[in-house]
Amino acid sequence: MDDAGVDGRRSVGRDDGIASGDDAVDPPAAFRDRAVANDVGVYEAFETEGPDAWRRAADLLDWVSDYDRVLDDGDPPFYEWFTGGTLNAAANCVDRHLDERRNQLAIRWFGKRGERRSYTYLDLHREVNALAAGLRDLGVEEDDVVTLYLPMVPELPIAMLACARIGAPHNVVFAGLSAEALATRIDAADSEYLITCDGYYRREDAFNQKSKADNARLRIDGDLDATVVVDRLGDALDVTLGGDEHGYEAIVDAHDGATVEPVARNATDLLFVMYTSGTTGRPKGVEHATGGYLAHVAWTTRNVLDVRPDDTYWCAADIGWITGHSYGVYGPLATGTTTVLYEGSPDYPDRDRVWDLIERNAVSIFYTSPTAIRSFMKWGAEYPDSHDLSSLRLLGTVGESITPKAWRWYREHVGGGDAPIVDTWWQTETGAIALATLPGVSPMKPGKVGPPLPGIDARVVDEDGEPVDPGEPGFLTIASPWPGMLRGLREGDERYRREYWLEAEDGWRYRTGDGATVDEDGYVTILGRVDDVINVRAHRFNTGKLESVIVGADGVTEAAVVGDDGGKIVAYVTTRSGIEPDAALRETIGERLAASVGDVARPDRIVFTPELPKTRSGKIMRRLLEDIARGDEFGDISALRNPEVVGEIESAVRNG
Ligand code: 6R9
Repeated sequence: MDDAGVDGRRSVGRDDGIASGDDAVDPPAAFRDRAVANDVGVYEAFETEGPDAWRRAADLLDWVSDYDRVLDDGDPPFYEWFTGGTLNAAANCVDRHLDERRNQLAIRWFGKRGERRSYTYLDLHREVNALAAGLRDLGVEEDDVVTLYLPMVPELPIAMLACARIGAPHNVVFAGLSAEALATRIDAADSEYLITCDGYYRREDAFNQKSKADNARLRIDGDLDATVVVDRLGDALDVTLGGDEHGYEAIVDAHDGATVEPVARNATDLLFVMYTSGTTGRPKGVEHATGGYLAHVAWTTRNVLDVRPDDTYWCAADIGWITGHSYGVYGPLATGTTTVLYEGSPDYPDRDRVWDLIERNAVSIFYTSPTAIRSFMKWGAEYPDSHDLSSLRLLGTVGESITPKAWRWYREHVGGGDAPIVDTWWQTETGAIALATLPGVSPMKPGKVGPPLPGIDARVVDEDGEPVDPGEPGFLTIASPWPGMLRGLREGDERYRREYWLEAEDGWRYRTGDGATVDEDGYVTILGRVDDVINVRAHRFNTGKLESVIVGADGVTEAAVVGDDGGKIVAYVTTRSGIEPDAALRETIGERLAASVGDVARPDRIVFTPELPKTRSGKIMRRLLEDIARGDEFGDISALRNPEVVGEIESAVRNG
């Protein structure tokens, strides 16, 4: 029984779950031949040169003044990258492309109502400058934090770049979060400026975002100096602006044609702060530095996602999540490519919306999350199958483990059967991709993220910090600094050190908080957050393992397993559309767990629910499901994307 997941220390999956056998898949030769990275020598270069090898990443950027040192590691764990160098992130994403491609599309935007807007690099330059000038007029100075509370409209990346241009760090808050969550993040970031909008569409309905912002304003400790309001809804929603509130369009019009000299920022200066998803605890304010972050993001955009200027690239993540920052805005724009920005939902007006957009735009690289792929699978292959997706040459996934079943579906129905898939592991804190295959170099293994990238010293270790044997579960740690790493936490140095770092005999170790195994080839399989372990019936179960067994049952799309206070196992399960959960399915789930893990793992309760509670990045909030199972008061659920499901789940638990 041990090797099958009980005990949480041994949870290598089986063929129905995460990380099946060694079915390595080679990248197609045609892809390899033209890939940005197609030489295995890059690994050796990083190995022999050490941190200096990261010059390659810095070389992808324009520097105002060159750096003196690649890495200053004199005061661990406070590492500084590219010290002495100065640069501006907005100039790197916009200005430097003007010579070569001012009339190339930078952003193609698709709105919820079928609207379209396109921005060339020249358009982007004009509007970023106008807004930057306007923000300055409102009093925004270098190092003032500006909070952005906007849906997926072009004004969001434009505002990020305008802030970066004047050296004002941004603090993006996912638009779907509550007034309370916004207030907490404004206070925690000491932010006195806000950019929001009148509202946005949710399906057919105009939804009032401004009233949420107003509500937040009543709750904050300090006060806001100025608020800028984008008019997203036009006549559909009229908002009255107070004395310190300004229309975005009026500001941009008034400053149209202005130029603002990009502020030369130190490489170590703050580019932005981002509050983490908070699936397990209170959100933390992660700080990213300008130089290291942008260099690492640019390098991985090219070498892992293989993005080039002539691509049309689509990262479907919300900009309110780190993935949208790094690979929806900074990475593609620093690379000078054309990027798709989509405001709507994937199933509106129909369930083929994503495939329709890929076909229409001849998207060549598509990057999304397993949670989205699970929805696509749930809706059925007929939707992608009815579109010409032959423009796609590379697919990516991020955010959670992808099961081999979903990996194969993605490749078959979206990737034309042969597109390489990069399964990218990283975190808000790592800033950029840290583990993944280089798609033109290494074979892929469905369900495994792959080896650490060149220059990333990731290790899977036991409690004593010793490397575990292949297949044995351990803790994923990173043993040397990397350029995209957080420079600190808003909550201070002490919290930063305590939260992430361990001092070992031979140096400092960054703790990712994830459990993992590694195979003979050095490919890593992520088992989930180490906190996601339940202790019932004198056993430690890895919830991710139990969930992958449940999801293997026909008709099941998602599952979350928690323990209640009476020592019982509760499984929350969603089913594919058209599949009515019944007694037979309950029986199947119980049988599968008994067969694969042991009788001891049979759930005491199976609660069928239409949806699971998720954060903006699609991660299931297990802690809330545990509170519901226990009848406890809820902890901080401000990071929840779909709070409306909470009531439904509670009544399913009570009546089920
Ligand atoms: C980018 C992002 C970070 C946590 C991370 C891990 C999980 C991310 C993954 C993955 C398995 C992958 N995670 N990528 N798990 N395979 N390819 O997701 O950042 O929102 O901070 O979450 O997400 O558990 O520790 P963030």
